Amino acid sequence: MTITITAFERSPDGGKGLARDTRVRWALEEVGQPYAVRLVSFRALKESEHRARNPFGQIPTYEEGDLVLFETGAIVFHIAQRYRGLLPDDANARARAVTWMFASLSTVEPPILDLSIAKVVEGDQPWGADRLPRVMERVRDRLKPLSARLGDADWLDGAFSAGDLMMVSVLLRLRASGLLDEFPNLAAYVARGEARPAYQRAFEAQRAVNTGKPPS
Ligand SMILES: N[C@@H](CCC(=O)N[C@@H](CS)C(=O)NCC(=O)O)C(=O)O
Repeated sequence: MTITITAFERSPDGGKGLARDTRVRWALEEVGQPYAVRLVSFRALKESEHRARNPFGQIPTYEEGDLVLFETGAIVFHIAQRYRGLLPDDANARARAVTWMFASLSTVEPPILDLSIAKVVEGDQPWGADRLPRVMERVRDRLKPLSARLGDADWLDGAFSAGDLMMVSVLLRLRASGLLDEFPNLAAYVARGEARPAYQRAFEAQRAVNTGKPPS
């Protein structure tokens, strides 16, 4: 059955891989499933045709036959459950991998998004400069225990899983802030994720859309 995802017609990051379709592409590449992409303009995102896929008018979405999903956590979880390669067979290890998926999205991602807002949206506000260090500290509060838990392991819980895919995707947004460099094991963890051939294919595919240059 054909899988179709949606992505920005033109991503605000110009193809740096920060738009969330990259996570879904990455998951599909890891499990070896081909997919089609429907590109959506910012205007079309908010129109009823797209809101039928995602009521919040956002990308990415996922269609497979009658099934229509939104929210990257739900989409990656669905892919990981349906196809082999992203979740361990052992039931407890599987539950722990899912725990890391939730941790990435509900515990680690919120302060990272707040940092993006503090820089991009609120940076020119009179109070922006005062707020920024506090927002950065809240990100560090998440990175410290994550770094301690990862230690010198390659991945968060044994073999690479959907939990790592989501955590690396969330951490990638921090690169420009320099915060990752304060935690060399997390910087290396993100680099390991990016070095995976499946990530490379996903990254190149989204870059090609946003730069008009074919994947290398
Ligand atoms: N929690 C959602 C967030 C989706 C999201 O923020 N998508 C962004 C692109 S990465 C978007 O569509 N932004 C345009 C908008 O909100 O108008 C998920 O994980 O899928």
